[in-house]
Amino acid sequence: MQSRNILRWISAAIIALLAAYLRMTGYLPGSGQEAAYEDQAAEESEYDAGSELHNEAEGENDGASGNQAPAENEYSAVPELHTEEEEEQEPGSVLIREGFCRTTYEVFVYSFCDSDGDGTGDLPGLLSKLDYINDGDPAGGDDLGMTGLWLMPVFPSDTYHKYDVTDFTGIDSSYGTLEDMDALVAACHERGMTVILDLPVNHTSTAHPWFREAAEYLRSLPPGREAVKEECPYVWYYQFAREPYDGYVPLPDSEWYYEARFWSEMPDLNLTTGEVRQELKNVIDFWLERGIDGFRLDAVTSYYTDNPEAGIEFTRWITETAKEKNPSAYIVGEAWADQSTYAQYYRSGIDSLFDFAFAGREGIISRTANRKGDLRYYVEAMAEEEDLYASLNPSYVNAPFYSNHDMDRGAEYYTANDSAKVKIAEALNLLMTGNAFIYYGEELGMKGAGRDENRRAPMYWTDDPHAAGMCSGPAGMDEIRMEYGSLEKQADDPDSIFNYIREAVRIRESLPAIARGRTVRIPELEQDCFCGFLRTYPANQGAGDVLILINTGDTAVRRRLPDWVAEYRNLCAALYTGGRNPVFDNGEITVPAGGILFLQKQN
Ligand SMILES: [Ca+2]
Ligand SMILES: [Ca+2]
Ligand SMILES: [Ca+2]
Repeated sequence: MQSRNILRWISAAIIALLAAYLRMTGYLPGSGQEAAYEDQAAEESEYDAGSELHNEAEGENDGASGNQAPAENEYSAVPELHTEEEEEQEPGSVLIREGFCRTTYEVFVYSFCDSDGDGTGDLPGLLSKLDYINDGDPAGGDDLGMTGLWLMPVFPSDTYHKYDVTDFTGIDSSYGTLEDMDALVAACHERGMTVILDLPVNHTSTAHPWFREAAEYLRSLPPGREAVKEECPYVWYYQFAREPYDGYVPLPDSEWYYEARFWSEMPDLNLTTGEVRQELKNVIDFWLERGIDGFRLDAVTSYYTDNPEAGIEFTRWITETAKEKNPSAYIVGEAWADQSTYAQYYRSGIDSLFDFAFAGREGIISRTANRKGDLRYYVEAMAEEEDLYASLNPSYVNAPFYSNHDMDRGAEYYTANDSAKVKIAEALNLLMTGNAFIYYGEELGMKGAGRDENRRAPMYWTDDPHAAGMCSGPAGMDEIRMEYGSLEKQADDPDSIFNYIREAVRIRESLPAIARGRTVRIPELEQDCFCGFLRTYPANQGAGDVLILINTGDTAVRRRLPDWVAEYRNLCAALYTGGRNPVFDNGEITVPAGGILFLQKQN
């Protein structure tokens, strides 16, 4: 009796293991167990076909998804990720490869510059404006001086935002051709800029040939007949099931359902299937061979819903696949979650993760600029996250940003139309370590909130919407009333937001410790609207260390520097929103209201 039970148990275990293996290798479609998912649809409302699921009431999701944060101990088994090369690096130093971008400009090609008058931005249009982003002269010019470019998806797609791809190795015809992309990449490289492409591989479009073939095959099956992989491997590219599991939608005219977390027209790929990984490896190799410098990974927390470990494994697979092809390929991931969750993705070995804790309307940057949180917290949060990220990936490169295409624009975060706050907020972004991102138009204080379309409005080159190059913007976009002038108006105004941000970029590029160093707190210099901290740069034996003093208040602040930083008396750069009169007097320094000073040791 007992031995029969044991036999039964053993055979059940063997069957379960076999089934798990077959699912893993793609021979069985997703089971019920895999489908016990929480609905986290509409994490990004571009996936919601024009409705407004990701509205303000849901928050900007910077920390709002704390309910998905796994318990700490799930991460206790930290795998060995460090290579020998990494072990040799200066402990705790933040590294950016020599010559690698420190500032990256996020461009929505659709809304940037139109070359042929059809109202839709395109790659030749972007190329024609490249001198605006970086003119190739690092020492001068009236350009913004960005050293990297992130293009939101450029692959063929049926939607304006193109996050649902129908062909991962083409260029959407409204944007141009592969040759246009080659020309853009070549021009960027000539200017010392890198180009990364948005890679949305959590899902495809339902119009992708893979999905079409799978759907057609399943519809052709007689009732009750199981799918056979030899007849249609594409069924295993997605998550089809006969049950309406959570996160699944019905396949019309069939008895099947498929996983579609964001939108019914965005079927989730089955990223465990070997054939899917091979297809994606081909895509990665294709673009790297064409000279693309890396990828921005879309929606990494959705790779495997409610299974962060599997998501981290797949993130590692993408990162390693890209670096196998090109060891200096750069990968930055969008893990839109609370910090304790997204930080864990650094265990994948990915270069960068967007630093959501600091971004958006309720992020640390806007709260600090808005004086809802004091500067002490900004500095403390930087110092703490540097330790956290370095503990998970010693060669991590932070990816701070202030707003992006899924968020209300940064200039919307302030009740009063206060250009000083817009400026200081961008400075707080550009003062962080790593590769800092600016969303196109942010440098002009462009507005746009609510619907996603409003957040992706035409680049504000000029007030004349019919001027050459101007885009018409996404259909459904509301009329957006700009508070601050167009580029044309701001370019020659030394006090404009644009010229302030240009200067902040220039300072960031000229003082490597800002992007590459470590934050060292100076508790004596931390109060509500004033702070000082050091950015130390061990790779430079201290020669490049910078003392940064920030005054976000309405009045000048006069302070004595503590003895251990008293040598920092050489004012090498400054950003002002008002008075421009820092004063050294008797060992004390006066920082004007709204001023940021950069001080180095005197030689
Ligand atoms: Ca066009
Ligand atoms: Ca320049
Ligand atoms: Ca998924």
